[in-house]
Amino acid sequence: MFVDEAEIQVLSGKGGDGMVHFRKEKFVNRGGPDGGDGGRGGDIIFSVNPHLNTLYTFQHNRLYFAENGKKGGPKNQTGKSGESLIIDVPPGTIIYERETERVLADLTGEGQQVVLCSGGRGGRGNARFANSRHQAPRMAERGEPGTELELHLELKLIADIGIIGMPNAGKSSMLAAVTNAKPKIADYPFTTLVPNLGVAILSDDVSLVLADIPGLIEGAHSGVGLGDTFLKHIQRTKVLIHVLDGSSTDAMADFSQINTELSLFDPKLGEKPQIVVLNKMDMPGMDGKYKELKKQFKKMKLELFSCSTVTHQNLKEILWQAYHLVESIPEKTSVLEMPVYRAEVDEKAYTVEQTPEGYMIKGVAIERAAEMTYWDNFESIRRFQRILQALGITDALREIGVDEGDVVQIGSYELEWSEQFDDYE
Ligand SMILES: Nc1nc2c(ncn2[C@@H]2O[C@H](COP(=O)(O)OP(=O)(O)O)[C@@H](O)[C@H]2O)c(=O)[nH]1
Ligand SMILES: [Mg+2]
Repeated sequence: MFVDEAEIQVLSGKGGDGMVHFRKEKFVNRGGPDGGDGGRGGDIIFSVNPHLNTLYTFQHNRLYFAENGKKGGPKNQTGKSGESLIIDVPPGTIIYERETERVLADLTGEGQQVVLCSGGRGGRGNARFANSRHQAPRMAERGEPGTELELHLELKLIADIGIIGMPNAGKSSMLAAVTNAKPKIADYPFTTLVPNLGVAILSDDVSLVLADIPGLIEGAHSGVGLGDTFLKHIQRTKVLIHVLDGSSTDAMADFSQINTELSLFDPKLGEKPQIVVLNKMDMPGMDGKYKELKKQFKKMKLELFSCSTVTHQNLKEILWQAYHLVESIPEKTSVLEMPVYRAEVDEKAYTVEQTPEGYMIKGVAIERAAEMTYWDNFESIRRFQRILQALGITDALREIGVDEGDVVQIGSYELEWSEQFDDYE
């Protein structure tokens, strides 16, 4: 069974808080500021693990978070960074933002990684706020919050190998014989045009995803349109196993007919490497037939293999052959760079709303600034006020008539409006 969808929630780590601290020196009443920065929060990273082929684990575990950064320490010690969380997914996983269904990442290749939410930045310690005017700042910054994302994962199992051939050649039987899939055998004509997929385990660390491709000929003949999923599946395969029906009176004619239709359907498909196999070797008189055909194929510089999906004769060998062929084809995706996903929002944008209690301000940058403020520290609050001013929120509030003592809510913080800018120090 292939579970191919899941919904999960991920949260990157919060940055560690910056520290307010002053050097303790002998005979000095109060030394200089030496509060260190907080550590970075851990990232949420998705990474392709070629040994996985289902999203099964995500059905049980829906919540994923990276570690928070640690607090800064005295003596300018930066807090430890939070560990990033690496989430392994099978190749072919597409990650969508749940609400918008926007594709954030399409993870196809082995070793491909993407940072979906970066960890929060560590808050700066008070040592960073010292300058010639303020030599003993009592302010620091709290760590930047982590980012939360609701995701929808979808697995499009990518077949390495497509099994093609005439109706009745034994494509479905081959898939059933070598993989965990349970395709309908002899379901001819055409019940479905969706390819059946299965995973063949060749050894502890070698597995292949095979697709039995029923629709190509059957569908084309019956005039049924081939769906997008179907197309994608064969186009993404690297190698084709071309199954010839041993009971056919003219296997050579079948072979060229399929290839002609393949190329008509999509020229690129016609160029994919093929392993040609004569099936149903368990039937009487097959040895002579095979010898004769093998000769004809040799003239075309092609090797003809033989097998039986009933006795399983040669199936393993054919799969290994296919595997080596797949391995000889280079991966298209680069594994070197790791893209970082950035939300496409205007961080500085904000909204001001009047509420029964007062005013409500929403916006990414301003809410983050509020999270990063130490509210029990006057200097931190002053800094927050400057951010309000810089973003234009102060003016906007004055324009709609904010008054002394009004409640202004920003994110989860309730503040009281005051025009009294007492000068400190
Ligand atoms: N004797 C024999 N019959 C087979 C073999 N492989 C498939 N068949 C039979 O051939 C028919 C068509 O098989 P199927 O797998 O449905 O073919 P498909 O149309 O290519 O998917 C079925 O009746 C199978 O039982 C084989 O190796 N030996
Ligand atoms: Mg079939």
